[in-house]
Amino acid sequence: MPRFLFLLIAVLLFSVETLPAKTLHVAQSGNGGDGLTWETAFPTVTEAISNATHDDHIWVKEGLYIENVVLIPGVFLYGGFVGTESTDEFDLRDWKEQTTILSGPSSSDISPEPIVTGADGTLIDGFSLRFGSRGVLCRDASMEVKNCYIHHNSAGEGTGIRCDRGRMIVEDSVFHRNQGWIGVGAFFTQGSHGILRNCLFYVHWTGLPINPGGGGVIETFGIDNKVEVEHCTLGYNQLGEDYEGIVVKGGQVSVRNSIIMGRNRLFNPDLSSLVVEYSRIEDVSGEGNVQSDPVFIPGTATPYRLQASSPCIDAAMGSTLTLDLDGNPRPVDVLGAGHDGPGAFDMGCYEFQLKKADFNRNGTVDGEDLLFFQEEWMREGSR
Ligand SMILES: [Ca+2]
Ligand SMILES: [Ca+2]
Repeated sequence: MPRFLFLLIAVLLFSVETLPAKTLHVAQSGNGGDGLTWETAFPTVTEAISNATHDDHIWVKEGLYIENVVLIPGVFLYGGFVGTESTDEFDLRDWKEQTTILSGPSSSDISPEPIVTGADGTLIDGFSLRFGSRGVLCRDASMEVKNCYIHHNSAGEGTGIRCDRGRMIVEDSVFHRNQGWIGVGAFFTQGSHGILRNCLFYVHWTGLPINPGGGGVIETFGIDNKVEVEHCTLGYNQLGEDYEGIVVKGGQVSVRNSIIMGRNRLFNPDLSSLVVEYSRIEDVSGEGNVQSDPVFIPGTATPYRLQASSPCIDAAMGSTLTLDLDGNPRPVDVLGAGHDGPGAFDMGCYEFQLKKADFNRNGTVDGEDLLFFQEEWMREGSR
């Protein structure tokens, strides 16, 4: 090959590889132009993806998008925008305030397809995923899900997130009211590596309560599963006569710093294991585990947050997670509860937070705090 031609090809290849990633916008009010601004935004996520390449970011304005999204490798999909943010104002988005919903047609017309079909090297962050056969289906790929509310999906099993022969990391997400006809498996893996951190699961059920081994909220199937659960809460779930927590039908599930309500089950013990430590669980023994009532705050406004008397406070082992599912800091040390010191992490997805007037850090605001305050006041005043 002539030298100049070789150089030309090399330059062209270099140019292609160094194309800067773009930020594409999605808004129902967009004019469907090039997607590079909110004004020229694509009206659907699907159109943005068809114009995206590897490493591109897609920002989606708050609102309801009735579509089934099929990701392509290497794209990052973010929800929670007002629709005025400039490309250097990512931190202004608020996925809890600006709800961005990817949805099937309706609660009575569930899509037979997954709401999101994953692809390798993708991230989906800041969405409500509902009314599909699954919230996310990931096959033969490695991907991440963060800050998502995955609810009211319905399938045979693997109703919230299902991962086959891949790797799935889920952080800071809530699974709620996903229904399975055979089992549930709100988080379901088959031959996969799953990692769950700061996640809440509550109120799931099966359509067939007589089905034996109807499945857990977290469920593995087949060999070569490795699922790591850290700082998660499996709340009250109704699975008919069957199992309500973790069901291992192959591979290993390891749990730490979590709260597991309901029963758990191993199938094929020669091929399955469930290792639980520093967690609230009734039927699995392990280092640091407790069986007693976790003492949740009653009512539905703040389900699964801990009361000051909870045995789960400061009872977990060390962790690298510095925020809880609410985005509050962890660990918070309640003096006299669990262990005291810098590693006072709580079990579960929510860290018990001290009130500002809890001067003696015992978890309650009472007369002792007033005395504490008065003593400090006098000491300060006498200087
Ligand atoms: Ca704590
Ligand atoms: Ca403590």
